[in-house]
Amino acid sequence: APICAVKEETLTSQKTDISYPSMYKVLLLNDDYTPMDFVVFILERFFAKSPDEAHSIMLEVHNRGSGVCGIFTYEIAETKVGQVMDLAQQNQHPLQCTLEKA
Ligand code: NFA
Repeated sequence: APICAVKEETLTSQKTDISYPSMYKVLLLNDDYTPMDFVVFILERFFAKSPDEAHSIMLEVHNRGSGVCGIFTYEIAETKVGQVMDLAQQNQHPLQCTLEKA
C-alpha cells in the first residue's frame, strides 16, 4: 500500500485563466502656449524620461498634436494625469494630459 497519498489535483491542476490588469496610455496634448521647457520638465519629473527622451517626446507632441508619456495600470495612469494637470494649473499653463485604454 502507498505510504503517502497526495491528492493529484494539488500537483497537476494549475490555474490557467490568469488575468492581467488593463493598461492605459498617458497622453500629452499640444497647445500654443505651454513653454517647451515646461513640457520637458514634466516628462522628466513625472515620467522618469532622460533629458533627450523628454525633448523628443515634447517635439512629437508639438509636431503631431499628441504623444505617449508612458503606459500604466489605471490607478497609476490616473495619478500621473492628476500630477501633470495640477502642476500645469499651478503654473497657469493650458497643458492637457489625459489617459486612453492601451
Ligand atoms: N506648442 C507649444 C509651443 O510652441 C509647446 C508644447 C509642446 C505645448 C508639447 C504642449 C505640448 N510653445
